[in-house]
Amino acid sequence: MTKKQLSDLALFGAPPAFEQMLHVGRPNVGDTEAILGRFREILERRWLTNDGPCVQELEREVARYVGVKHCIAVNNGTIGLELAIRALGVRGEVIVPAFTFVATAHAVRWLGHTPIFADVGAATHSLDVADVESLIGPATTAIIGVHLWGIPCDVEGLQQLARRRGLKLLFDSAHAFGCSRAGTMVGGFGDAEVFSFHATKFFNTFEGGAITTNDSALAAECRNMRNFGFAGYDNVTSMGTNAKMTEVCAAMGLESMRSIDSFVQTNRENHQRYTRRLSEVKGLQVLAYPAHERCNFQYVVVSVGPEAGLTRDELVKVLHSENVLARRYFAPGVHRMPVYRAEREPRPLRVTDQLVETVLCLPTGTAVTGSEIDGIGGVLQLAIEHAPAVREALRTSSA
Ligand code: T4K
Repeated sequence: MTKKQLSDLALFGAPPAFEQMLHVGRPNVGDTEAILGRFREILERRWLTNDGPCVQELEREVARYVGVKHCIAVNNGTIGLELAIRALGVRGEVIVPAFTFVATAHAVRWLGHTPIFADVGAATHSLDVADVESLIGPATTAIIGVHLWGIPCDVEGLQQLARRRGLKLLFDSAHAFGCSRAGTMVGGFGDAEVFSFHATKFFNTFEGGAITTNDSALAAECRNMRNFGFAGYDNVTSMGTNAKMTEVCAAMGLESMRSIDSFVQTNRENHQRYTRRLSEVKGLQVLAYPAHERCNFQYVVVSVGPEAGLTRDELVKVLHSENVLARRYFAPGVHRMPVYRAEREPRPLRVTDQLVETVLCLPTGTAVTGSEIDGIGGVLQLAIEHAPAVREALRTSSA
């Protein structure tokens, strides 16, 4: 698997470095027997969904783990955002980062409101508080910060700004389960936070998510909305939808909870190994997680600088040819996606526009081994050492 010379690259006719595809987002799975045991119990109990015992247990465990009063489990993170936005009474314009997964903005737009795209900081990849402030206008009612990659936003800066300008503050914490900011776990910041427990997240419930908050009235509202607005049999007290998590998903979550420390440990070791290996490669920089905080290390985010001699997109093509499905998360910036640019000409966002061209994500999690990480590092090194020839081969192969 070690590739030593140019002709060892798949681009030049050699077999791919890996027989099996290596994916970003390959799910972590806890103890299979224990998971199946829980599924059997669910089937025997014949309580499959609608606020069942596994959902309630998962909610208690998540609330305890992140240190909040309330957790409302939902069937995915996107609908969690929609419930929280609606329950907070958000209207008009909502400031969101452009450098995020499209769901952050879609949740706002799906409800008929207008996402206004702010830039992010170059070091943190999350909302630039000064840019957010410059975008606040008479129609603004809320800010949604995204703890991208699990690196928490400038929570204090956003909280102060939201308080000073009378805005609601929601966090899209899809990536940040198990992370802390200044020693406090993500989950209780702002008015509410929303996690995703999608299969591609290091902690998963197949599909799923959770709204967490210390606001009891808000929690009750979200809980009602999750189940069509029912507050008891035959009593519909608010507008609602179906955002319920199933028992099978919650059972998966309970077993993911049992394995969470080992998932984090694997992610940490992978992240360290990539950082060490890629420090030897010209032009590549692995984004560091904050020291002295709890981190889930679930993304290996690499910036490709000009010294690499190949662009990010060229390196992604090289990796794909070797069966490494590296991802261009999150390109293009949401502000430049056709669905949003059709509504409003995108404002240039200096940092976002640069990050979407230069950042790539590499496979990690329990499905990747140390020697595969070394192999991925070796492919990147070889390609970069022979950048002109690789560029030429890519040009002719796409012609
Ligand atoms: N906010 C943020 C910041 C988010 O990142 C997300 C979701 C949300 C909100 C919304 O949360 P959810 O509503 O999803 O709970 C994936 C996920 O579908 C999405 O949940 C996630 N962010 C996003 C970052 O990644 P895609 O379009 O990249 O998915 P896909 O199908 O290409 O899968 C990614 C890779 O994972 C593939 O290479 C294959 C691998 N994979 C995937 C699944 C589902 C597996 O190996 N096994 C699997 O079961 O969006």
